[in-house]
Amino acid sequence: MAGKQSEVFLLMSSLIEEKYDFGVTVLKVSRPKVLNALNSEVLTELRLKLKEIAEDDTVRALVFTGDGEKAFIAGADIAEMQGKSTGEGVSFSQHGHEATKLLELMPKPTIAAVNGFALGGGTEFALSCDYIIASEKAVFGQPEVGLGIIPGFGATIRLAKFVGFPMAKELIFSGELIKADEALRIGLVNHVLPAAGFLDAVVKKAQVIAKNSANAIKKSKSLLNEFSETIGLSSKLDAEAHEFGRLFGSSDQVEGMAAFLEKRKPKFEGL
Ligand code: CO8
Repeated sequence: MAGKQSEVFLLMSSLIEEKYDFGVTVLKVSRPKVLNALNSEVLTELRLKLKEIAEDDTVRALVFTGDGEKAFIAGADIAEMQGKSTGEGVSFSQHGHEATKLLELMPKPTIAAVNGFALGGGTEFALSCDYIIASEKAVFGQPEVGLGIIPGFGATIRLAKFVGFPMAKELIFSGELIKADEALRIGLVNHVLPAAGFLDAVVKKAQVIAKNSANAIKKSKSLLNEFSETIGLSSKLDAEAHEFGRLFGSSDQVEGMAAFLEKRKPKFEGL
């Protein structure tokens, strides 16, 4: 066992934090009724909690995951997004970007432990961590074009860094879902581990890191981020948020989200 130190406790309504030996913290998104989909409220909670973790010197490594066995995060909350205007779409995307930036720029290592569905915003939150470890049950994808929208939580910037431009384009244009073995083949994830004991195994990997010099890791992360063009990140994310927002109110966005919520196939006009 990886040595859980404290009881699981609910921080606020949708986050669970667990503390393990050697300064490893596990943060879980927990909205089981909607497969941990992200609404505005949980994004606010995440921003507050991630900021706190970033500033807490007792936390040496963060494992970010979803609660339960079925989902990591099944995307942004489609029911909340459905009726948004352009301006509201931009704001929602920017809200998510602030949370993903806290993960990407956190001065300590962050590992996404993807235990199930990581779709749309789910894959995008995983991409904001330093790297991804998948359970054999993980499923990834950017299905936004099937909802009449584009990725809005950073995949247009970050996905290609993991899988290269041609594969990023294929995943975003096709909206196809891929399983863990394919995610490993294309370089989206570093490891695929058995579903049984998955979180414990990821925590053990985080503990290996946590025993090293926190200061040296902080400096190497900062250089790796800088050299991989994290500079300019905010303006790129802003451009994505505005393009994302412009699609709200389009006939394809209205049709795509209505079709999902009504459990039918969308009929797109291409507008
Ligand atoms: N939002 C809201 N509700 C959801 C979501 C979601 N993303 N995903 C699942 N749910 C709900 C379902 O509606 C269902 O609710 P109910 O029980 O009331 O009918 C419940 O969760 C269980 O889901 P399913 O019955 O669909 O479970 P299945 O096992 O049949 O299917 C899937 C699982 C394949 C994961 C399926 O739920 C699915 O396709 N979900 C949507 C995935 C998706 O399209 N995600 C991308 C969303 S768009 C996005 O993330 C954009 C990110 C950027 C946003 C930028 C800001 C605006």
